[in-house]
Amino acid sequence: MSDAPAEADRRCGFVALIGAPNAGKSTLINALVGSKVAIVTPKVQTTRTLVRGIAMEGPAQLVFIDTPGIFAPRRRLDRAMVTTAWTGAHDADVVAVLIDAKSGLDEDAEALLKKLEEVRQPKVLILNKVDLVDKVKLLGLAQAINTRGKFETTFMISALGGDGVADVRKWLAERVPLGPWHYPEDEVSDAPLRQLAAEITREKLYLKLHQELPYQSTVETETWTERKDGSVRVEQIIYVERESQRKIVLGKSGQSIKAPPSRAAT
Ligand SMILES: Nc1nc2c(ncn2[C@@H]2O[C@H](COP(=O)(O)OP(=O)(O)OP(=O)(O)O)[C@@H](O)[C@H]2O)c(=O)[nH]1
Ligand SMILES: [Mg+2]
Repeated sequence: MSDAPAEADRRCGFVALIGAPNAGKSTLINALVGSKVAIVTPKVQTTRTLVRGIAMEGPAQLVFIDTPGIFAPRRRLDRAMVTTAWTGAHDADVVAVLIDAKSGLDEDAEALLKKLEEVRQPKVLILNKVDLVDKVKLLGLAQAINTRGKFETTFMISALGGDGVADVRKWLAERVPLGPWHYPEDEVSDAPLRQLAAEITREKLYLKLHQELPYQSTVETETWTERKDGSVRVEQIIYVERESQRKIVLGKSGQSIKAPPSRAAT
């Protein structure tokens, strides 16, 4: 490729997206990458582990790290997830702090900003869901948050609609350090396909079963067989905690379980 950036001009950096549960971190990583690398649901605590998504912007490779939502944890699993999220932040070159503009400075956001004081990395503030809030409230919120923490800049975006997402990507591309790319330039995720497939099934289960399904349920891809016609046969196991939950997942005569795979390709 003749227009490939010279090695010396290349940049590469890790950008952690942190925020309260449901702030829109996973929606944003998908928008930044331009491909679905993380699952999204209206439920809190959808993301459980660090999920990487890779985007190219000019001579820069941006490795985004989606993290579990940060909140005051009570149970052990919750604590582990929150710890994981902070690890993602501490390991990044830049930390993007996502605040749901609709919820504003609620308890979760306040606690997050307090704990953020311990993070030494450069920080950028992203107010998300601007489609749900009027401009005056938005400006007030941006001001209030900027008095609580030191942010290099503030973006106001709609991760869902795409407003402002390209500006975020451009700014980050100039902010990350010079250095070689970590991944091939056409790669959008470092997760194996079988893992992505398991996550997609979990997303469909969540969307379908709403409150009935406890988030402790997990999905594992057991076999992945590529067939001659180019299609793939995927066998997965859904783990639940109790017999009653198994019935919910399966549905009446297996009705529920039949639905997710047919939509898993989206
Ligand atoms: N109106 C609106 N909704 C949004 C926007 N961004 C995300 N959402 C919605 O907010 C909900 C949560 O989005 P996620 O991307 O799963 O949020 P998250 O921060 O990754 O959540 P956890 O993984 O649970 O911490 C979903 O229903 C999204 O569609 C936005 O810009 N505008
Ligand atoms: Mg998420």
